[in-house]
Amino acid sequence: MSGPRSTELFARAQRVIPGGVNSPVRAFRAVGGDPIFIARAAGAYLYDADGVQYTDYIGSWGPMILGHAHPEVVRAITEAAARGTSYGAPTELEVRFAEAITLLYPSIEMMRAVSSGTEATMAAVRVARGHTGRDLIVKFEGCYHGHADFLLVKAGSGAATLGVPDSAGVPASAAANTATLAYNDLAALRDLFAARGAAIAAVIVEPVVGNMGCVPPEPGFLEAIIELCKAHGAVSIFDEVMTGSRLSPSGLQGRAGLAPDMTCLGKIVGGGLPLAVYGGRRDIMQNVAPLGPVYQAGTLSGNPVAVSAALATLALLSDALYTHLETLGARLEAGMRASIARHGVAACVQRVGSMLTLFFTPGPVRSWSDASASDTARFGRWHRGMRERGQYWPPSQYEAAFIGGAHSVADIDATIAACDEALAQSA
Ligand code: KE4
Repeated sequence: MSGPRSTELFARAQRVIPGGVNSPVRAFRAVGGDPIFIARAAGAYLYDADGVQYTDYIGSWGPMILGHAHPEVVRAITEAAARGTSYGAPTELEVRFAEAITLLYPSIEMMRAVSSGTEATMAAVRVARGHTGRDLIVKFEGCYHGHADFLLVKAGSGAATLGVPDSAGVPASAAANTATLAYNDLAALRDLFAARGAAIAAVIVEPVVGNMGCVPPEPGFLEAIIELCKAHGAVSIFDEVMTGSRLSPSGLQGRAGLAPDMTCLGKIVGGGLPLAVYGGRRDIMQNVAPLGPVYQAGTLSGNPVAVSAALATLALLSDALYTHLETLGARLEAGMRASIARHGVAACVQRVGSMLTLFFTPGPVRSWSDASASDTARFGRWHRGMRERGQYWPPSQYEAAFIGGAHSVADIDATIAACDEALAQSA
């Protein structure tokens, strides 16, 4: 649990930062207890303000696939900073980064660097709307694409499926052009295209969902999104901010052999610094200013320090890394499943590669309605038990956990043992 230094820092933080954190999920409100303030990290481990070590399964919410403070990434950042931290002018680094991304992701013929996943998806949707001249976008319940107004939308009532705001401060008008469907509901998607296909600018999807917990697409679901968009002149957008270079060096699309019209990337491809990407077909991206009429800009876009971290990270995405991640992921999944069976817990584990979720519901979890049936109170008790045993797991039932290249078999086995005890304790 959080030590005295974390407790003191949290009290101070709450006086000057809403909820004491700079991003809501970090406040641990879904699992109880105070957030743990981190002082440093190395490899697979975090060290809190009281010096307590945790095995980290958040990895900064995905970016730390190499582990924390990888020496080659740190060296790239240090050397870049010594050359100046930001110029607001084009650099060779950005050209090399764009060439690396377009090589890794062939569906991305042109790209633009931005500073967060939110910026990437916000811009991608604006470009899709500019390209098609249409306003309606389609998203799926349980998918999170950052906090742009028109993406903070939940399913409206009635068959229209038109959105209603999912946050205060989002005007109804911003939500009105966002239709929300159930993930994996192919029939509903076909019906919407049949009814309103000519009005649809884009469909945006997490190709493997991380933001309701780990939920994989059913066979044919992603292919149908791409095909339906093509048939109706809409733009398919894969939001691979989380899955990009997580599930393979080329994300889910590389693992599955798919080519969406546009892709958003972030987290890993940003080397864990504020760097994200949107891009796609050349004819679509040529709409972007100064080439075309769709405006998008950013003071720190393509920042040389962030791009240097990204290039160092991309260079280390070896086949051996993904083999290691798959081996550890399978081991952790098997260990957790054995515990669930041994204790007779109504729970399931869903995993794709090195992202996984332990759901406190029997499963399978195919959509938000399945995920939201989880026993979140028991998840909170289990999470507390994991924390007490030095395991730093995402503090929400509706998040994915991540394994990194610095994790070892011994780390995984210790986590399995902690999970077993915490499951028993959480009954
Ligand atoms: P950012 O604006 O947080 O860089 O990216 C937004 C975003 C877009 N798309 C996907 C698929 C994402 O997962 C995210 C952000 N993910 C969350 C974790 N589920 C970030 C953690 C947080 O919000 O603090």
